[in-house]
Amino acid sequence: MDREAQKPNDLEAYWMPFTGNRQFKANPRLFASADGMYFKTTDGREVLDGVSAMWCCNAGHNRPRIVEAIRKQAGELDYSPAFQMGHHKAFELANRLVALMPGNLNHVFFTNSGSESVETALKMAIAYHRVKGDGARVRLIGREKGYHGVNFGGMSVGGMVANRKMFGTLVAGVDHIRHSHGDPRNVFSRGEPEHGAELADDLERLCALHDPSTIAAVIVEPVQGSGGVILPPRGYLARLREICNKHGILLIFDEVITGFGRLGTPFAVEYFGVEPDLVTTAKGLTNGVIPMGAVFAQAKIYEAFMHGPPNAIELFHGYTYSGNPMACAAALGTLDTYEEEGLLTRAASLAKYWEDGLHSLRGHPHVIDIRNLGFIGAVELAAGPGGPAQRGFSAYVKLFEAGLLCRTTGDTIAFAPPLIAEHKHIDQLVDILGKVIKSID
Ligand code: PXG
Repeated sequence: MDREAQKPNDLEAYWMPFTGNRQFKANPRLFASADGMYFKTTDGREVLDGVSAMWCCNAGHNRPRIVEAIRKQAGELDYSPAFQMGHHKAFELANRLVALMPGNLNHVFFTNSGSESVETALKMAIAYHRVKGDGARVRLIGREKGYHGVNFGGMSVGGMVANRKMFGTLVAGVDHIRHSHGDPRNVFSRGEPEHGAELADDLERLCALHDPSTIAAVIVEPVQGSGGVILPPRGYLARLREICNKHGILLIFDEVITGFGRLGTPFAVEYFGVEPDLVTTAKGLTNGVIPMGAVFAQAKIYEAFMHGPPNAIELFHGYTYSGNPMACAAALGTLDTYEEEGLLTRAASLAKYWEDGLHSLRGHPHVIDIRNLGFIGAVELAAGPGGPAQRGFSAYVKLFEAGLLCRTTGDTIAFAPPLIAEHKHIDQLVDILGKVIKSID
């Protein structure tokens, strides 16, 4: 019997993440392969990747350097213990990464996902104050509509209600500053919105409420992705940095989606010219191919821990797969690809064409806002008669059927195409999107 015929085709056993399981299983959408800018479905249709799969395949699909690196590593050193042992690729990767990151963010801790990077950074922040003798700084501040993964710390500092409401009381001592979405003056902004830098002052409100001496860190996404592509108003992030400095609070940038070239610089740190104390990354680090995350820490943070007897473990934290050799190989192959093809800065040269393409959809039915920055874009639709998110999801399915993969949050359709995209791919994306928007109720 051939292997195809033996494959089980029952969809029940797999409990799918962040998916309407019953709806999906009644009408499944299945990919069979991917190459360059396109997926291929099991029924042989090509689907343009409009969102780097899930904001992660920044170099596109089936990239030879990455494929080869993984193949070779599997036969050479498949696994190496993460604690009290090392292998050279983890050190090589850490060095390559800190060379891409500006400023003093020159130490790297490896994790396996964005969620784990966030937990790691939050723990480092609290522990940092403690080792410095400032152990009363335990509060963590996030932002409304923020997304920092799904583990308890990240969920607690996150601000997406549906992701929080089912899971009890979450981590204690967390508060949130206001989000920056919805100022009518910013609708259809091209690039960074002009209005709203003063919203960063909301951190002063929380400092007055809790007293800054109790606050360990503030975590924000430089550009909020999952929350619906919410862009920072011009000057907002610099203001947040100033307030943190004033009060001795650490600033964490969650760069899980902005990292690795999304804005036209290797990291948003450089794009906005604002240096946080910790940076969380994942996704584009390995082009999404093997799970991996990395937390960048400023030298002052790393050094604060390097005290006590030399045999002491300085930070009681880590994962079985921290710095996993297969993941390191994939990441090194990814960085080679990014460097050889100039991908970490390519978004800068695509940004204007991208912006013009997306904004050409202004005036289409239901379109109430269009936002863009670097190689990120979003088209927000008015909620339909079936309630919030129904029109967005209907657009998602119709776009997929028409050959375009996107992501939706509520009624906002989000895009972040692979950084290898050419003008013809942007044209194709805008063309499909325009037609589908016109066709939905
Ligand atoms: N932080 C940020 C800023 C993220 O965007 C995570 C943490 C968690 O990463 P992991 O690897 O644990 O999933 C994310 C994940 C979307 C979408 O379409 C975004 C994410 C994941 C899935 C879908 O907006 N971001």
